[in-house]
Amino acid sequence: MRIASFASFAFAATVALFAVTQAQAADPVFTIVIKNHKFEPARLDVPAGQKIQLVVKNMDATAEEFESSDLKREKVIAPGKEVTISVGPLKAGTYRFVGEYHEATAKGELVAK
Ligand SMILES: [Cu+2]
Repeated sequence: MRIASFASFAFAATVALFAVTQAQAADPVFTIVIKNHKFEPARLDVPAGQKIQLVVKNMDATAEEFESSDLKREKVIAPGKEVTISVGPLKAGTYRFVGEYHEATAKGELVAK
């Protein structure tokens, strides 16, 4: 009885983990590059009402911090590295973000529609 219930628990846990992995794999992925302390592209159209994965690659020789109070996200990216940030599901609208370490030039926006 004990072994049987552990086995069904383990099976349920495996199924749940698989479901989570599948959901993440199915999210559309959008990539933004940081180069010369600017975002490329500086404007990105994304689908509203759906979770997305935002990949931010830092091609600069210095660290940058992706920061967005609109999206409630903040993540430091080491030089030459990339991070993946889960975003949304977003309502239709414009969501600004900056590179906090170079805010004068590193500005961008996600436009959800
Ligand atoms: Cu910050």
